[in-house]
Amino acid sequence: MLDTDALSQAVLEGDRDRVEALVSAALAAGVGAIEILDRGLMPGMDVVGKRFGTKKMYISEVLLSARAMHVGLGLLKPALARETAQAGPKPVVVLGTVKGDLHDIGKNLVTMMLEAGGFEVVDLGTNVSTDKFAQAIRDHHPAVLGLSALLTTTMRQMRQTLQELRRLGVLDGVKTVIGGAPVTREFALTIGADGYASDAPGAVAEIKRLLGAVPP
Ligand code: B1M
Repeated sequence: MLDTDALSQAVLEGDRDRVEALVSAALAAGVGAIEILDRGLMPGMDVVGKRFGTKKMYISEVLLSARAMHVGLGLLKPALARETAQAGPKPVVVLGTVKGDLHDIGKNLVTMMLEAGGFEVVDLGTNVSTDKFAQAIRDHHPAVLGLSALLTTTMRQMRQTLQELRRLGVLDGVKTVIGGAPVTREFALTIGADGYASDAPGAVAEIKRLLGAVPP
């Protein structure tokens, strides 16, 4: 059984132990990982975002919530993979949060959903420089490059990153997808990205569409 309110509240309070206990209990009771994510963890983080935005929460408190969220996501990872497992060769996605940006919860979720959706993900972490993206593309020959940004300032960095990678000639044959709370499809078009998604399941669908795995 899933106590959605208690789980959201535990994320809000940054109570890692309670998040661990509630997610473990829900999984043990057979509740699906996606349901736990959508109805328990994410609503808690939504409230965190609203309170942070209206200065009703300090950064230190937000960090505690972020860590509690990480604990929950870690517990869900194997179940998510099982729920959406598929066989066959795995296309590679190189993914990272752009330079200047330290937000990684959403990107980690995208990584998890992509892995669960049958992709191999090279997750470069946060604050990723253009050079690091370029090197990863040369090393791993991905089908897709994914960029994440949560700040309006680092959205601009997405444009610079893509421009520089094109100048270096490493994006030939690589599809590009961007996302993150302030990013829109219109913005993606203006910076010449091939795709955009507003959430993690959307990122999986968009990448499959770009690779021709599903009709547009
Ligand atoms: Co930050 N922060 N933060 N923060 N933070 C926001 C983004 C903000 C909107 C809060 C607010 O004011 N309401 C605001 C940005 C304002 C703006 O630019 N317009 C903000 C700010 C201002 C800042 C600082 C500047 C604060 C300061 O220092 N004064 C600072 C910047 C640090 C930096 O990056 N250089 C900062 C710091 C932090 C913490 C470190 C405290 C912490 C991050 C911890 C961590 O990530 N490890 C933090 C947090 C937690 C948030 C909020 C509260 C929550 C973000 C989050 O994790 N959401 C956030 C408010 C909010 O978003 N409501 C906020 C949950 C997550 C699952 O959603 O990340 O949107 P999200 O990811 C989604 C989609 O966006 C999408 O899919 C994900 C899953 O569904 N997606 C993709 C993401 N990447 C994708 C890539 C894709 C496709 C989809 O394709 C490749």
